[in-house]
Amino acid sequence: MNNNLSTTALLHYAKLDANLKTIGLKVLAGERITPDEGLYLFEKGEWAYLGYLANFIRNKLHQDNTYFNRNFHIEPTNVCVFSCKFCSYSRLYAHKEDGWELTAEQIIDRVKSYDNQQITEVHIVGGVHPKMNMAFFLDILRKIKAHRPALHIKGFTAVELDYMIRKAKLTIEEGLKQFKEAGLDSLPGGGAEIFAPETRRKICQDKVSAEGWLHIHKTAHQLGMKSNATMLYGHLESYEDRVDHLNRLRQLQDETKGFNTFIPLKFRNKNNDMSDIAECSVIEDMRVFAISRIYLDNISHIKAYWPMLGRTKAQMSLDFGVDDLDGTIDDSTKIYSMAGSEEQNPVLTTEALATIIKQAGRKPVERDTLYNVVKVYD
Ligand code: V47
Ligand code: SF4
Repeated sequence: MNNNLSTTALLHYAKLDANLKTIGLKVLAGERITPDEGLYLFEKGEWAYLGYLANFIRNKLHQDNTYFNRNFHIEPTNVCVFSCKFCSYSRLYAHKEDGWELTAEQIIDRVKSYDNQQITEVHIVGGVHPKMNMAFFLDILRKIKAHRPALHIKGFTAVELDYMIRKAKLTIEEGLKQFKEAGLDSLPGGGAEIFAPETRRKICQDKVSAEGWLHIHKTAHQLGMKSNATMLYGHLESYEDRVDHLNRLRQLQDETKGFNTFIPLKFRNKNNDMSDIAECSVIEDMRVFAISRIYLDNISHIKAYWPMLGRTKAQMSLDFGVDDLDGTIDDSTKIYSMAGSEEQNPVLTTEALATIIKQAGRKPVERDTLYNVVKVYD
């Protein structure tokens, strides 16, 4: 983009506020913004202005490229020992008649059911079942790798890993090494929720702490595994909490460079203990995507997870800093449909996803988990 033109547009947007102008000029110059500046953007940044800045960065990093992959999800169980207040999907072990538990054989059969499809990734994530322990999953990982060695296994949130590894009485490093040796390739970003302790205590008191989550991802990075990071927004968190969350991720990324992608996850309010909290507006969704893109100058990709956000808003997010739509051939995850997402049957063919991207004036690029290009769609 022509720099004079962008500066003129920026001055137009920011003419009423000197601080917004200063921050905008920093962003256009490729400089990092401070936590105070991040807070200011949350407090005062109007969505069109933020979108303009985020889109500038997105286009500089990725041009029109919009990534997705072909994957499928396996949710081994929704039985969970934890009781996060925002969760619509888990069933306590005591009430497990409402829940599901797949056997090892059912999980492997599900992997085999994709044998004839050009899929690059399986995403395994679920509740924290007290009896599905490390040995159970190590065996499954080995069997998946023996059956289909090239399939990338992205699996287990830091919450699941923390529980299983502690129960096996191992250190995080020892436990993660065993997962890696058995075939785990990378970690998804779930379980981060919001790091700020007061708010975390209110929404998910009993699971891994912020420090524990960050330690697991740091250790995975040190062992050579990449991971993603998420932030659950639009519930009780303050703007300060959001900046604290983004800042902790940015600091860890400076150290390890192990995060591939950041995924803001919009809180959905159906069928959970926080249903009294109204869901935030689409304007707030776009502001969160844009500020995430602006703040996280060291994380390459910002993902909109369309099964949760809905495909129209995901399409819109491509002008607010997002360059990745996750993808999926068959997203049978229930965590969002049960929480009230408009995507009750989140299945899109590759062609349909490519069309959504093209309609937004962008270029669909099929990738693998590590962002190697598989196919560019013209
Ligand atoms: O940690 C649970 C979220 C996450 C609700 O790494 C909710 O590629 C909104 O992290 N409203 C798990 N969100 C899913 C996840 C994920 C999904 C897709 C891709 C990747 C990746 C990671 O789902 C949980 C929690 O933050 N969640 N309940 C809810 N009511
Ligand atoms: Fe369990 Fe995850 Fe739901 Fe929390 S969000 S209750 S850890 S399944």
